[in-house]
Amino acid sequence: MKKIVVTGAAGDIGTRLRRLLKGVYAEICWSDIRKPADLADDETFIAADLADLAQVEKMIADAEGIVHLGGFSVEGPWETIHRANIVGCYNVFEAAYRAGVGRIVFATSNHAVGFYPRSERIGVNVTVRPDSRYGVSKAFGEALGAFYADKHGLRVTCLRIGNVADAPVDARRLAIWLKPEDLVQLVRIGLEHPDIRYEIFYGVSDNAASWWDNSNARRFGYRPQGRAEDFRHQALAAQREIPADPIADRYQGGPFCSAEYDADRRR
Ligand code: 15L
Repeated sequence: MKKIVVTGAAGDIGTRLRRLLKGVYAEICWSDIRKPADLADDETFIAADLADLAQVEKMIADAEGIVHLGGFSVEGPWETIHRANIVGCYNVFEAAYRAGVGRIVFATSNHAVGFYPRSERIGVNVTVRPDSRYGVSKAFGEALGAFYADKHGLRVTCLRIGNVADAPVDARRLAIWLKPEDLVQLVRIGLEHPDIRYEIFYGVSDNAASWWDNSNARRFGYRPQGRAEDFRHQALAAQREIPADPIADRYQGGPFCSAEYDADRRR
């Protein structure tokens, strides 16, 4: 793959990938709405507002693959989510289709399925159960990816990312932690594997406490190296400082589920 474009370059995951993908592809163009403060001299950057199709078309010029991390990465007001994650995501897929970009790796989120209880182990073929407007926007992106793959032949990989960090920071993250180097493996499978058409993988490391069946990613050669168990003691110590929250503690999406929750009162 000669040139790839990565959106969301200034975010936490984008910042990690700028370090970890260095030298992997001949040309990587990093993009965000504004330039990351720590952009290095040897990094190529183009500013783009994802809600503006013309800017997105300019951003992806000559790309063979796109890693779409950009948008709004937590819960927010509908106007914000709509602009960044609905319109923005549509513009990325549509511009890629028009320009003949072959592959997209889309960073979706565990929050697309956050309302599955922790007692349930789920695979990639379950009905989406978003836990927030943010989660709904990620489910929309997954559907958009399927549409552009099935109707227009783009090769699309959706990574339902758990939590990317140096180590799992609480009990929930013992299940969903994703070691940054394992994310790189998943991104590279999405950009390079010859058999990708439309796939959903869980962005999760080899965690003993995982709630997700990630055999689909393993089928494509994913061999995660991170093991959340190695950090069990410190994650549980941190959890003891967090007040109990019956809704957050019951569901996989945690606090995204309990925020604004009033279903019990209405039923
Ligand atoms: C996400 O999707 C967010 O982008 C990230 O900030 C974390 O909140 C993560 O989920 C999580 O569930 O821990």
